[in-house]
Order: sequence, then structure tokens, then C-alpha cells
Amino acid sequence: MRIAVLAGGVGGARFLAGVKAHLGWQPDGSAPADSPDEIIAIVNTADDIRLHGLQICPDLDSCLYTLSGQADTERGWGRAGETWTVSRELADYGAEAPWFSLGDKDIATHLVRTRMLDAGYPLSAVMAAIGERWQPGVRLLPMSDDRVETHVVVDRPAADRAQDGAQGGAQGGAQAGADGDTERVALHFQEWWVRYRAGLTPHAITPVGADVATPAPGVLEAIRDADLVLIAPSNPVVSIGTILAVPGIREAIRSTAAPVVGVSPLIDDKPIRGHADICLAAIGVEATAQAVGRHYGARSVDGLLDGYLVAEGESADVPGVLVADIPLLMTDPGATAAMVAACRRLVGI
Ligand code: FO1
Repeated sequence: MRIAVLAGGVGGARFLAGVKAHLGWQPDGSAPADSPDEIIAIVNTADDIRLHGLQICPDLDSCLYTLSGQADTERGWGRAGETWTVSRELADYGAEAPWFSLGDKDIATHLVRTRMLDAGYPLSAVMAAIGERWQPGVRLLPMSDDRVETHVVVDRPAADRAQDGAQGGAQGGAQAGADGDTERVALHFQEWWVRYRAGLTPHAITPVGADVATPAPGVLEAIRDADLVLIAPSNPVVSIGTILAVPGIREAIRSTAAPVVGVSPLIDDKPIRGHADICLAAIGVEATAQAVGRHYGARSVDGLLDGYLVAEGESADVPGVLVADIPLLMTDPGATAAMVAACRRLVGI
């Protein structure tokens, strides 16, 4: 069985762990014997950011660390057993983006990645090389080797610009407005998400560069040759939406011979974690499982889905799509494996 999964964020990483468990991977990380199965993840890269000269790929790294048992599962991002010496030193220098912490172990990944990227290797090749160490058991493909960055247009306190200046930030030295003044700016996704905890209402969320990006090598083939395509319960806007914004990917999903099943990222109209509700509001989609299902749409009517899983006890009317309910809390890979089995049952494979 070849399963291709569109994934982003912690939700995507945990879902992939469930796909592995469904295909017989053991909790100790050992692979099923002589398995012909293959899992290929197409991962959002529009959260990526360059800070301190380092290329940071949060979603790819979440997958890498989660699937190799190295993730900090409490915090939800980064490596387990981290230390923070370098981040503290950088903050003491007043270096850029003090709101974004990099763990010491994690920095080693960014150093290796950035060195390879700067030597001219594409991100897909770099992640394959990094994966040699971690053996995640899933082929992790960036959605694109091209730079795509989600920007979020907000009104933010003008005073924050002066604070950035004092800290040597990108707008260094700018004049502050009076207390209470706001200014309309396009923030990098990470600044909106981490610094402002998505607390500034987005006027627009745009994956800058997506329209001219090309899918990374292997992405279209993975979708075309899959026996099953799954859309993880990741953020439909800033994870799945950005992947689908890369020309060719949506068309590949629409034309694959494999059934396509999506999983709702909402339970009781609330995101399991993260801020999918706020992101959905920014694109005019209600934060309900049904609205997300309709946003993805049925393949028979210009959309993506043949099947759609919603949380236990919920229902959704998505014309042209088979819908089933099942517990969606990804408490462990075993529970998540049951979701994957339900996806297969829904489309009869
Ligand atoms: N999330 C935070 O809330 N605070 C951080 O300081 C932070 C640092 C960070 C560093 C590396 C990395 O791979 C992820 C990091 N994240 C941090 C998580 C990340 O911002 C988001 O959760 C994802 O981009 C959304 O999927």
C-alpha cells in the first residue's frame, strides 16, 4: 500500500505517526518485516523562516522529530531534552526575533540544513540527507523546493516597531506611534503565530511565492502513484491551503486514481491545537467540520475529497463526499491508526 499524505504542523506529524502504526510499525520504532508499504508525506514549507542566518523548517522538522521519537511531545515542537543556551545568549545580544526560541540540539539541524542549502542543494535533497540520520520511516517531501512564505496582514501596535528597533529587529530605529496607534503590516507567519499568538485579527493570509513555485521532485508522482491519498487534520489554511496553492498539486489530487480522504481538524468547532478557527475566518470559512469539508469539496464537483472523517458524534453534509465519524483525538499512534483504518473503510480499500 502506498499512502500519500498532505501534512503540516504538529497535527500532520502526529497523523503520520498513526499512518505508520496502521501499517504495522511498532511503538519502539521498529519497521514491519519485509513491508512493501510506503508512506510519502507532502509537507508544508510556508512556515519556514530564516533567522540568525539559519533556515528553519518547522513543519518538516516536526515530522522528522515526531516520527523518529525525538520530539518534545508536551511542548509540541522541537526536540525532547532540549537546552536553550544559544537562544539565551542571542537574546542577551538583543539579536533579532527574541520571541522565537531555538533549542541547542535543534540548531544543529538548522546548521546542517543551511550549509547544504547554501552549497546549492535543493531542500528536498537536504531533507533526504537529514533523514538518513533520523530514519523517520516516512519519505518527507517539502511541497516545493522554491521559497514560499505565508504572510499575515494585521493591524499591530505601532509601538512594537520601536521595540523591534531597540532589539535590532528588521524595522530597526523606526519612530514609534503614540500609545494605542496601530499600523497595517504584513508579518511573517511565525511572527503572527508565535510573537502575537495569532491574537491580531488577520485581514489576509497569503502564501507569498506559491503561485510561481513548482512542486518538489516526487510530489506529483507520489500523488499519482498512491493507493490512497490522505489530507491530515492540519490547519486547512496555513498548512493544507499553502500546499494546495502550489500549482499542479491540486490538479494531481483531482486526477489521481487513488481515493482521497480528508480528516477534519476541528472537534466541536474548535481546533484540537493551534489557531485553525482564526485562519478559517480570515478566508471566510466557518470553523465547523462541515464548512471545512465543503471548503475542500468533492472530487465529483471540482473539489478534492471522496471521503471525509469528522469527530465522533458529529455529522457533516458535504455533497458528493462519503462522511463518517470517529474519535479524532490523536492521543497516541494507536488511536491515530484507528483514524487511518476508518479512512480506508470509508472508501473501501
Ligand atoms: N513555537 C512557539 O510557540 N515558540 C517558539 O519559540 C518556537 C520556536 C520554534 C523553533 C523551531 C521550530 O521548528 C518550531 C518552533 N515553534 C515555536 C513552533 C512553530 O512556530 C509553529 O508551531 C509551527 O510553525 C506551526 O505549525
